[in-house]
Amino acid sequence: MTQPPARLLLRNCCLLHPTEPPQQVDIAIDGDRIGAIAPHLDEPAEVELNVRGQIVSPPFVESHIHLDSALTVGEPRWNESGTLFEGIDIWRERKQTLTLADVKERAIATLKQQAMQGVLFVRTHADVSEQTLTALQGLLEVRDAVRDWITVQVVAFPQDGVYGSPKNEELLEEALRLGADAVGGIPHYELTREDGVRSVHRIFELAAQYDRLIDIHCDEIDDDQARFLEVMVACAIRSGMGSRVAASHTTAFHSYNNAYAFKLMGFLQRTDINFIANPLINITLQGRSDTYPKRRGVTRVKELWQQGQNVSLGHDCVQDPWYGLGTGNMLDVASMAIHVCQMTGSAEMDACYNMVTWNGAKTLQVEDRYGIEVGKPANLVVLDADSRYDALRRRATVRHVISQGRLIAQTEPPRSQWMVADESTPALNMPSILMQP
Ligand code: 17E
Ligand code: FE2
Repeated sequence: MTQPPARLLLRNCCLLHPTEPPQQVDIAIDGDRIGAIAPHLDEPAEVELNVRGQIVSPPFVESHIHLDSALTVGEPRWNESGTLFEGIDIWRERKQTLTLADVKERAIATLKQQAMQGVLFVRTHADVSEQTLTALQGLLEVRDAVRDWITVQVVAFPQDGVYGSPKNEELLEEALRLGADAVGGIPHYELTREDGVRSVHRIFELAAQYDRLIDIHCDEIDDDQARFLEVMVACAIRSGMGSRVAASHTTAFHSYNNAYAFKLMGFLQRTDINFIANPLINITLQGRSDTYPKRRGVTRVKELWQQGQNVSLGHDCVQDPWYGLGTGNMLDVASMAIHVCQMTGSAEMDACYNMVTWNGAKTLQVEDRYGIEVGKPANLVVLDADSRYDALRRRATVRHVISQGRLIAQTEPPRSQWMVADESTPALNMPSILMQP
């Protein structure tokens, strides 16, 4: 890779802050680090970029994606029922044909697509119930190959269950020996409730033994009796590992009766586990066994956020057996959360933006390397927007992506032209729309 310039100066930035109002500043990047931030910087720079008051944000964080299955939609067939379970069956067929090259090519193509849209931190699951561990090995190689421009964490994820077939428990442990960053699980898909409980205990044990993070696909079902989150919470309280633990999906939380949900919310206050919701995918996967009314099946994001739990958001899938759509854009994810979780208040929208940035960094435990502060690695994005709200509403283009001091991608926003000949026709009475389609 090319060396970053000795000094890069970003002028007229609207610098976002997680909780305070934005600041108008210049930002100097020295090598791969943030060198200075001040209302006006005079020192000369090798390269200057006037960002003209647009927002400058730390990069997007993808807290939950499956890069091993990305870009396989339709292979060997389309998911016609749209359910999680048909998706698992299709993937079980597709994973028989995995090769290292296949996994790596699709993962890197997806990561580039993400990085061009401002994502510089990614947590991916790798299916380790695939008996050759090709998905895992491919993603571990990718993690190392891309580390100059994007940070990737790999979760060892037993898609078919830790106890779903005899070798799976051993494969999960082997994945940790090979270097997976986190241990995963899928308790609601174990053959019995007892197996589900046992799998959560085993995951906590392995995480402690190998000193790894935990990220469990937990209660991703509309069954109000799927109650493995309480087992995770109990293990987190007893082990004190909460901040290193993430509960992904937890869609059954949507369906719990309120008496139980409120009790659980109380227990949650005794631990700092992280929640990861995947609204794009769960709004399509869940509710499939309902007629009407049809449940939304996304976890209680608003209530968890109101209670001060750390919630981040994931895209989950890009064109795979569970979701045929998507480009990896985290503003799409935040926008879906705003709609599905009814977080349309002004502070609520800002919170949804934070769920794809700062909160994700907390979930991934990369806060020491994340954020636009003097001395930290220079990872940031410039958006074609003047606020979080503006960025979310228009799914603003990410104009510039700077990773470790290097400009790695830039995109021109689309510009529309009004082509009607009659000049007296009032085009649109909102000039900003003409300027910013
Ligand atoms: N596997 C799973 O168990 N749940 C999901 N949402 C996806 C894969 C995408
Ligand atoms: Fe997932």
